[in-house]
Amino acid sequence: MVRTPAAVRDAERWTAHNYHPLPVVISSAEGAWLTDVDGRRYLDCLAGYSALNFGHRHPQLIAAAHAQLDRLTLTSRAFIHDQFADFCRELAELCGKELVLPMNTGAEAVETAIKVARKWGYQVKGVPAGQATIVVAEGNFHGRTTTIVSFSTDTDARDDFGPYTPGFRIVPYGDLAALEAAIDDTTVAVLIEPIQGEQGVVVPPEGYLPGVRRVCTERNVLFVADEIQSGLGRTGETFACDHEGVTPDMYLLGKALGGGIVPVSAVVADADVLGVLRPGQHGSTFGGNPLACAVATEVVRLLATGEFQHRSAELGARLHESLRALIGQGLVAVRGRGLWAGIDIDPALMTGREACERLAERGVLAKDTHGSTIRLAPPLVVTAEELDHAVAQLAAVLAGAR
Ligand code: IF1
Repeated sequence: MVRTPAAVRDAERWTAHNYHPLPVVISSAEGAWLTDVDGRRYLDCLAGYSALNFGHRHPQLIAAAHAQLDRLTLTSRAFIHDQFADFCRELAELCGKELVLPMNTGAEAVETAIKVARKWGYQVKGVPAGQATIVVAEGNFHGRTTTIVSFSTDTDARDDFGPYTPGFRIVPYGDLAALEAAIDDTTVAVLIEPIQGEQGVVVPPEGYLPGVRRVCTERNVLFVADEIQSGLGRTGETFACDHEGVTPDMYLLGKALGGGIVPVSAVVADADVLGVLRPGQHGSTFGGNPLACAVATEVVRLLATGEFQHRSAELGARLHESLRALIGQGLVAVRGRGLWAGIDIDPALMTGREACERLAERGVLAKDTHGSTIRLAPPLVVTAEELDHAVAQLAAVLAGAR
């Protein structure tokens, strides 16, 4: 096992234990590679849970951050700043939508969407006051606030955080009939991940997303796509919804939107949705700040070329082919799209955590989701050779356990 440096013990001493990190202390990083305090190098196959799609310290993103740091970092939304319009316009254009509401974390974007959908329901759809319902999916992960965990089906994320926020209906993910049956005149939105990340990179059945789109249109319900982890190139398209040609009413974005440098999230929608908000009804101290906008504008420009989406699609096909070859060699299932894979290890061999510890010893960092499932999500700058190396280390870990 990786030696447990004093820094690990110090971290454990001075922090709440809401995480169980691998005993690895990172001190620098570049591209797809991390270096620990002892100079050991690791290939990053987590990428900050897809917040590092463009790799560690992408030169164009770092340059944008440095330039803005030397000019202006924060104004609050009480004033306008010279980075704001470009960010909102270019992100809206990337999404094919009219308006952007910038926030900071993914959970804030999700909370914003819940508030906007409810207000839209009362003011536009005519839902009776206080009765709005939102349909969500079993196995969802949308963040850690008390309202969001109110509709979580993960006991670790939800237990002992009540009393819970009402107004959510939970249906099986991928089951269109169940989703349609949960909609009635109080329903203002369907909130789903187009691919469920924390549940183990679960891709819904072909036709599910178009079905959700159709049902939401027919029933005058907002389709809210949480693309915080699945979006911005991760799956081989700009958005995971793109794989089936589906356009949601609200895109929820975060993680990689901040380039792995600053927290940036956003709700992107048309004026008939975001227009329900008036001054004073929603906001954030740091939302849309100059530093965030400068970095996120550069992120949008990186995506506008299509290069990262193409890399994710091409290299993702190679990754999934090599992972599928390990089924029966210690793997029991492989899921995902693009450079995003959920792999189920034979539980008789080891847990996901044990596999990640052994991978760390071999210079590959990854994170288990639940049980014996590991999510693989390298930065989209990874090379074919690096992917082959990571899969070879996984194969060796599995072989060593058989
Ligand atoms: C943790 C999980 C992943 C997300 C989706 C919203 C958010 C997330 C689809 C909220 C955040 C993060 C949170 C982080 C670990 C990571 C995670 F394991 F928690 F579930 F990626 F799968 N929608 N996911 O994936 O965004 O507020 O964090 O910026 O809480 O441990 P956030």
